[in-house]
Amino acid sequence: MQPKNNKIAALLQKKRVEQKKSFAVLLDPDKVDFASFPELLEKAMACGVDFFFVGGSLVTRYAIDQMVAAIHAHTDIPAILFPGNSLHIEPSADAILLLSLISGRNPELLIGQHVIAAPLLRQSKLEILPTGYMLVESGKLTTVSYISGTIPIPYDKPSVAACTAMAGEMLGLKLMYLDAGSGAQYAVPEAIISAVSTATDTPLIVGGGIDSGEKAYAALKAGADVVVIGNGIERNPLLLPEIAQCVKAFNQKSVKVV
Ligand code: 1GP
Repeated sequence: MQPKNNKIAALLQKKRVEQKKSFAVLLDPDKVDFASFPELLEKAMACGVDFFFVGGSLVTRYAIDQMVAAIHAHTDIPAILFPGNSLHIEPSADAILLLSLISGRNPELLIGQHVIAAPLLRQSKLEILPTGYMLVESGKLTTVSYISGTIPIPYDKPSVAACTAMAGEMLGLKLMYLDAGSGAQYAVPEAIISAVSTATDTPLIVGGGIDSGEKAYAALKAGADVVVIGNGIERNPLLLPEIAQCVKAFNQKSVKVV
């Protein structure tokens, strides 16, 4: 068995203990414009983006390898796979969010795809990040909910989210990801973020529908350790420095508090 490095998981755990927040940019292969991609990557570097998530629940353009190569050529930011299924595994990336969709009851996405992927993942050098993936109701049917065939956690049920995350942590999952879905009408409610953050010790990733500094700040304040922004940046390039600034401000503030 190849030894796997534990760099990203250890960094996230350390940052959680120190109350330091991170900024992840979601890069969807279907939406990336390769002509301007290097420019976006360099801008992300300059802004201090911590991670790139690469993928999505539905990918129609198989360009993940090209994207990872460009990320490595232009930045030293880790490229972390965010796969919709086992077809989205790209061994040249740095790590993979091995998502178990614990808010749903679709066995394929709880364990089925993982069984198919296991031998390939074992051979690869990818850091494996076992992640409890939880979809949260967001005002309209999202692609991820439709494609996964699962019902999201109701937006007004923080206790359901907390119990789901607790069970995931007890099963050994190392990260939790609350997702309202890409382009969600409403971001994950603060009460849900706070309930999950309080109920578990695992670093908490929150994304879906965060399209302003205020929404990012609210998610961080409620207990998110990592905020993920995808769609918003595609629509408004100024959002990248805005969110980066918001995460920086939050981290500076937590230094003063300590
Ligand atoms: C979706 O959490 C990500 O899975 C990011 O969502 O594209 O809405 O920012 P957005």
